[in-house]
Amino acid sequence: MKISKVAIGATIAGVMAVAAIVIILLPLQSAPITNIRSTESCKGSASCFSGTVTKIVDGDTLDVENTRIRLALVNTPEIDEDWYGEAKSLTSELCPVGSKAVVDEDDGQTGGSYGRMIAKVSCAGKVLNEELLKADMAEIFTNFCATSEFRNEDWAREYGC
Ligand SMILES: [Ca+2]
Ligand SMILES: [Ca+2]
Repeated sequence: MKISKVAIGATIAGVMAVAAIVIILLPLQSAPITNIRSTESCKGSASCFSGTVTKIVDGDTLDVENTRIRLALVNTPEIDEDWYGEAKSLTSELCPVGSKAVVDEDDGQTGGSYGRMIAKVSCAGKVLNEELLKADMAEIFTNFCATSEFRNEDWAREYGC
Protein backbone atom coordinates (compact mmCIF):
# COMPACT_ATOMS: atom_id res chain seq x y z
CA MET A 1 0.00 0.00 0.00
CA LYS A 2 2.71 2.42 1.07
CA ILE A 3 4.69 1.69 -2.07
CA SER A 4 1.74 2.23 -4.38
CA LYS A 5 0.91 5.58 -2.71
CA VAL A 6 4.47 6.68 -3.21
CA ALA A 7 4.30 5.48 -6.79
CA ILE A 8 1.05 7.41 -7.40
CA GLY A 9 2.54 10.50 -5.80
CA ALA A 10 5.61 10.28 -7.96
CA THR A 11 3.49 9.77 -11.08
CA ILE A 12 1.35 12.84 -10.30
CA ALA A 13 4.44 14.92 -9.65
CA GLY A 14 5.93 13.71 -12.94
CA VAL A 15 2.78 14.55 -14.92
CA MET A 16 2.63 18.03 -13.36
CA ALA A 17 6.27 18.66 -14.18
CA VAL A 18 5.72 17.67 -17.82
CA ALA A 19 2.58 19.86 -17.98
CA ALA A 20 4.51 22.82 -16.58
CA ILE A 21 7.25 22.39 -19.17
CA VAL A 22 4.68 22.17 -21.99
CA ILE A 23 2.92 25.32 -20.75
CA ILE A 24 6.22 27.19 -20.61
CA LEU A 25 7.39 26.04 -24.04
CA LEU A 26 4.13 26.39 -26.03
CA PRO A 27 4.27 30.19 -26.41
CA LEU A 28 7.86 29.93 -27.65
CA GLN A 29 6.80 27.54 -30.38
CA SER A 30 4.07 29.90 -31.62
CA ALA A 31 6.27 33.02 -31.56
CA PRO A 32 5.91 35.07 -34.75
CA ILE A 33 8.25 34.30 -37.64
CA THR A 34 8.97 36.31 -40.76
CA ASN A 35 6.18 34.62 -42.70
CA ILE A 36 3.17 36.86 -42.18
CA ARG A 37 0.52 34.79 -43.91
CA SER A 38 -1.62 34.62 -40.81
CA THR A 39 -1.82 38.37 -40.24
CA GLU A 40 -1.76 39.94 -43.70
CA SER A 41 -3.46 38.84 -46.87
CA CYS A 42 -1.23 37.05 -49.34
CA LYS A 43 -2.48 34.87 -52.13
CA GLY A 44 -1.31 31.36 -52.87
CA SER A 45 1.38 29.40 -51.06
CA ALA A 46 4.59 30.94 -52.44
CA SER A 47 6.68 33.40 -50.44
CA CYS A 48 4.89 36.04 -48.42
CA PHE A 49 6.69 38.43 -46.11
CA SER A 50 6.85 41.94 -44.84
CA GLY A 51 10.01 43.92 -44.41
CA THR A 52 11.79 47.21 -44.81
CA VAL A 53 12.38 48.69 -48.24
CA THR A 54 16.16 48.89 -48.59
CA LYS A 55 16.63 50.19 -52.15
CA ILE A 56 14.66 51.49 -55.13
CA VAL A 57 16.36 50.12 -58.24
CA ASP A 58 13.91 51.62 -60.75
CA GLY A 59 10.15 51.99 -61.19
CA ASP A 60 9.40 48.28 -61.29
CA THR A 61 12.27 46.86 -59.21
CA LEU A 62 13.10 47.34 -55.55
CA ASP A 63 14.80 45.59 -52.65
CA VAL A 64 12.83 44.56 -49.58
CA GLU A 65 15.06 43.25 -46.80
CA ASN A 66 17.72 42.77 -49.48
CA THR A 67 15.52 40.50 -51.58
CA ARG A 68 15.31 41.99 -55.08
CA ILE A 69 11.70 42.21 -56.20
CA ARG A 70 10.45 42.63 -59.77
CA LEU A 71 6.83 43.82 -59.74
CA ALA A 72 4.43 41.35 -61.33
CA LEU A 73 2.56 42.25 -64.52
CA VAL A 74 3.84 45.80 -64.87
CA ASN A 75 6.72 47.38 -66.76
CA THR A 76 8.11 50.86 -66.19
CA PRO A 77 10.53 52.64 -68.57
CA GLU A 78 14.20 51.65 -68.70
CA ILE A 79 16.98 54.10 -67.82
CA ASP A 80 17.33 55.39 -71.41
CA GLU A 81 13.58 55.86 -71.93
CA ASP A 82 11.21 58.75 -71.25
CA TRP A 83 9.48 58.72 -67.86
CA TYR A 84 12.18 56.55 -66.29
CA GLY A 85 12.89 59.12 -63.59
CA GLU A 86 9.23 59.88 -62.94
CA ALA A 87 8.34 56.20 -62.57
CA LYS A 88 11.26 55.63 -60.19
CA SER A 89 10.23 58.70 -58.17
CA LEU A 90 6.66 57.45 -57.82
CA THR A 91 7.90 54.08 -56.53
CA SER A 92 10.15 55.95 -54.07
CA GLU A 93 7.21 58.05 -52.90
CA LEU A 94 4.83 55.12 -52.41
CA CYS A 95 7.40 52.73 -50.89
CA PRO A 96 10.15 54.94 -49.47
CA VAL A 97 13.44 53.39 -48.39
CA GLY A 98 13.01 52.60 -44.70
CA SER A 99 9.26 52.04 -44.91
CA LYS A 100 7.46 48.70 -44.56
CA ALA A 101 6.38 46.71 -47.59
CA VAL A 102 4.35 43.51 -47.88
CA VAL A 103 5.61 41.14 -50.58
CA ASP A 104 3.28 38.55 -52.12
CA GLU A 105 5.25 36.35 -54.52
CA ASP A 106 3.51 35.52 -57.80
CA ASP A 107 2.62 31.82 -57.46
CA GLY A 108 2.41 31.61 -61.25
CA GLN A 109 5.98 32.88 -61.68
CA THR A 110 7.99 31.41 -58.83
CA GLY A 111 10.96 30.93 -61.16
CA GLY A 112 11.55 34.67 -60.90
CA SER A 113 13.18 36.90 -63.48
CA TYR A 114 16.96 37.33 -63.72
CA GLY A 115 17.33 36.33 -60.08
CA ARG A 116 14.58 38.65 -58.92
CA MET A 117 11.45 37.49 -57.11
CA ILE A 118 8.29 38.40 -59.07
CA ALA A 119 5.69 39.77 -56.69
CA LYS A 120 2.89 42.12 -55.80
CA VAL A 121 4.13 44.75 -53.37
CA SER A 122 1.94 46.75 -51.00
CA CYS A 123 3.01 49.81 -49.03
CA ALA A 124 0.76 51.57 -46.53
CA GLY A 125 -2.16 49.54 -47.86
CA LYS A 126 -1.59 50.53 -51.50
CA VAL A 127 -0.64 48.02 -54.18
CA LEU A 128 2.45 49.45 -55.90
CA ASN A 129 1.80 47.51 -59.12
CA GLU A 130 -1.68 49.04 -59.35
CA GLU A 131 -0.61 52.59 -58.44
CA LEU A 132 2.04 52.64 -61.21
CA LEU A 133 -0.60 51.63 -63.77
CA LYS A 134 -3.11 54.18 -62.43
CA ALA A 135 -0.54 56.98 -62.68
CA ASP A 136 0.27 55.92 -66.25
CA MET A 137 3.87 55.27 -65.21
CA ALA A 138 3.76 51.60 -66.19
CA GLU A 139 2.32 49.37 -68.87
CA ILE A 140 0.71 46.04 -68.20
CA PHE A 141 2.85 43.06 -69.22
CA THR A 142 0.18 41.22 -71.19
CA ASN A 143 2.63 38.42 -72.09
CA PHE A 144 2.38 37.24 -68.50
CA CYS A 145 -1.38 37.57 -68.02
CA ALA A 146 -1.83 33.87 -68.78
CA THR A 147 0.58 32.75 -66.07
CA SER A 148 0.38 35.36 -63.33
CA GLU A 149 -1.40 34.59 -60.10
CA PHE A 150 -2.71 38.16 -60.10
CA ARG A 151 -4.28 38.19 -63.57
CA ASN A 152 -7.81 38.23 -62.15
CA GLU A 153 -7.29 41.09 -59.74
CA ASP A 154 -9.29 44.21 -60.62
CA TRP A 155 -6.25 46.31 -61.47
CA ALA A 156 -4.80 43.65 -63.80
CA ARG A 157 -8.09 43.24 -65.62
CA GLU A 158 -8.72 46.96 -65.86
CA TYR A 159 -5.37 47.57 -67.55
CA GLY A 160 -5.50 44.73 -70.05
CA CYS A 161 -5.21 41.22 -68.60
CA1 LIG B 1 1.37 34.60 -53.87
CA1 LIG C 1 11.22 48.10 -66.83
